[in-house]
Amino acid sequence: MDIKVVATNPIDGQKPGTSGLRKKTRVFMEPHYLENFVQSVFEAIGGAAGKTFVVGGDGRYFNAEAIQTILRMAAANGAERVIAGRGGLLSTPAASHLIRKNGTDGGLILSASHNPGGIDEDFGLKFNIPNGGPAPEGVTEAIFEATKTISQYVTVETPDADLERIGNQKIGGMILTIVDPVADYKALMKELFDFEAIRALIASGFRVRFDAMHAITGPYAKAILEGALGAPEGSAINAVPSVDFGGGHPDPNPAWAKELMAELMSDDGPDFGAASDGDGDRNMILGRNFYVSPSDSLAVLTANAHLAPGYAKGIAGVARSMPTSAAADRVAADLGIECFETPTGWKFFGNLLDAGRATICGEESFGTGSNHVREKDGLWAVLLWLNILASRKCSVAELVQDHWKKYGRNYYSRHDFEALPKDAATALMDRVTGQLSSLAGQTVAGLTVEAADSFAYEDPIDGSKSSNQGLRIRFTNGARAVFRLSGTGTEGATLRLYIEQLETDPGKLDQDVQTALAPVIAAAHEISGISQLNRSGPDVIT
Ligand code: VG1
Ligand code: CO
Repeated sequence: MDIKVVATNPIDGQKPGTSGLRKKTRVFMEPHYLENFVQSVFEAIGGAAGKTFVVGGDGRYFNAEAIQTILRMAAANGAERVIAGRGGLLSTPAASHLIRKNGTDGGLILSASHNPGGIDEDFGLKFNIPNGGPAPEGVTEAIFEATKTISQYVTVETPDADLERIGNQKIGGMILTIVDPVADYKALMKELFDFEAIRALIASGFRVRFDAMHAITGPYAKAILEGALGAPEGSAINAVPSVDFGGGHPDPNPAWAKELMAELMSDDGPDFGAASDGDGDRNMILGRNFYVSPSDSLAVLTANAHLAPGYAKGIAGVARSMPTSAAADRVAADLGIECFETPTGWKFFGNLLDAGRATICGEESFGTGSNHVREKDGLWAVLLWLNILASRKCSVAELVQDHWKKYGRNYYSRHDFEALPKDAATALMDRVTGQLSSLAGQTVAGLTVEAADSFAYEDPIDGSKSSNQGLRIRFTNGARAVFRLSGTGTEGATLRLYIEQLETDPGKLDQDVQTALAPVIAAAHEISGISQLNRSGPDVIT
């Protein structure tokens, strides 16, 4: 094997964000950009020699080329084996499962998730550790440090590997094993859920529509929903992955999954609707004429998970990211299980899952998952919902409304202000930060502030600390507003305002969400001086 040593220089800004390194595709395609980052990953984990990795991505533009580069570099760095999905495809949860199942040393996942794909859109790469989860901050910091001092990387000169051929081939001294991207994942889902009950529900006429948004979950949904569960052909729509996701945002929310929303928000729509994102780790759940907020979804799944065979023994605990509503907290209190509040990003759930303290985790950003892998998992959430509905024999709306009656309803919304000038976004965060110590006791827009702080987290398992994870303002009426800057964008800055208000009055559970939250929104706007952004309103409301 001829190893080629290539001289290079550090490239600025290769700092992983909430979920890996995300940049414009053209940036990733610049000479040495991808190579520098990949070599830095190997350096940060003590080298690749003798190790086994999983490699796969969501199929977006540059996925296949980037995989060939990674394979050559893994071979040159002495890796023993790489397991890759056929065609270079793997959903993020399927990659997490393969990392765990094969006892590998980690994996490289190519995706910018819900961000659009294409030569003028976004690309991303992240490293997952041997537990199958996203690298924790200690590791991402080591990777970033390595990118700052890199002077060379190694590769081999070989023809492209055949990514379509299932089985083993050699790249230099390394074995490349190409696997069916769906098979192992499907087997795992069969272990967790009562496929017979879901099959019977669908056979009884319960109509399911799943929107893969031209992204990675198409083949998974076809094989599982239509194949194993008997949903009629065409139940999975937009199910052929394309490099630019059909020109859309593969982001499963009401703003981007318009086609699905239109179909479900009608009296003769399907009984159940769902969508997933670019890399298959997010989910949106809909019923006929009914939208389930992701925070509610987490709470409903926590309350009902025991109805699925994989969770029949009950769950040990639930974890949610800080901006996610507190709906799950009250379920945890009712069940007498632990409840954790973590910073945004799935990497913070890893230790809790490994330690068996949390079984189910979720984020307000359409992410839910469990200890079956170490990533959030879109299709898993869909199947757990279907399993619960099959068992409870009710509609999506009935299930959620019953839930509200029992626990109250956390009215919840997220307002995103995208592609802001960085200094304007920072100035807003600074303005709020400047008031944190004096807000308590003040009345703003008719609401009195109870407490305000900048969220900091200490991992209960390994004691690692993370600060500046979002600005929280709690009001005396139980409402809450949170300000955070996104760590996944590739253009300017994105401000996220998260608003929440608990309602326990049984007569007030059916209000319009934005109307119910209007007083808190007004207070949050006043405190932050949001009008100085000169935006007429949020770009996306979820
Ligand atoms: C967003 C979400 C966060 C999620 C992250 C990765 O991050 O808010 O909850 O974990 O995306 O999701 P941010 O920093 O932009 O708010 V995925 O599906 O894009 O990997
Ligand atoms: Co994603």
